[in-house]
Amino acid sequence: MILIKLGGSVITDKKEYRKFNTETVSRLCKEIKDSGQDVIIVHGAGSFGHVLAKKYNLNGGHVNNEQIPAVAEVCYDVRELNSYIISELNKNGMPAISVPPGSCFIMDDRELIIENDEVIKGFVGLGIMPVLFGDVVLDRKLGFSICSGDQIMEKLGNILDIEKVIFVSDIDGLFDSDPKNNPDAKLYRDVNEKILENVKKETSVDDVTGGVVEKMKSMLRLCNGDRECILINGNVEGRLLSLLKNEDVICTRARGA
Ligand code: IP8
Repeated sequence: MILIKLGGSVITDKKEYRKFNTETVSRLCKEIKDSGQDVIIVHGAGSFGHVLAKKYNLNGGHVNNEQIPAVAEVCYDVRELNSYIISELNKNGMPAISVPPGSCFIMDDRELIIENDEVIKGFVGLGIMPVLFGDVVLDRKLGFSICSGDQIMEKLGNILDIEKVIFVSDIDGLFDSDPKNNPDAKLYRDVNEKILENVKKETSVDDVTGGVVEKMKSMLRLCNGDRECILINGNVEGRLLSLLKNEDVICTRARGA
């Protein structure tokens, strides 16, 4: 089974609050279906989550009561985004249901802990794709905190039989600096921890969960044994399909040590 994260930067316009990229998501779902691969999908929050999460510092946990309506609003918004994704998957012949992360995970000082993996495993066993997403989740120490799609990816990598992991983003892979600000940025075709130390931590949009460097760290943790992790640009038509057909495409690959 292949674990795919549809990043918030590709499924939404991260600069515009609650702007869903319908056409891109519809095309990506079709590419996944056409590949014939067995997949499980997680998605990010994009502008349905990060805008308000940043404004009310939700990743800092519960510090004042002005945050409480914002928690409810973000939870509402990311569920709406999730319903759009589920709808596209179902339309493309991939039976999928919503599994909010709080229904099987809890957080403790921002660390994601599996409470119950039965729901996820049970639906996978039935041939129904449980679709989890970046959300605000109850935190034992902080009251609440942000659970990113990348943290969910790592947990699913532990509980399911995953042979390959793909992060679909709006960039061609990992660059030595932000390609949106620097036209001479160099793409790394392969990444390891040493390379990661040299990457500048730049990000051009609001992102409370760390941007590309944190994503790479998640990718490296997800690599174990023969499992390969790949960062790919989902805005380029056909690229995800080519990757899923094992063709050589522009991307960054992380491999286990
Ligand atoms: O977009 C963040 O998830 P991500 C979740 O996967 C929220 O980093 C609510 C901002």
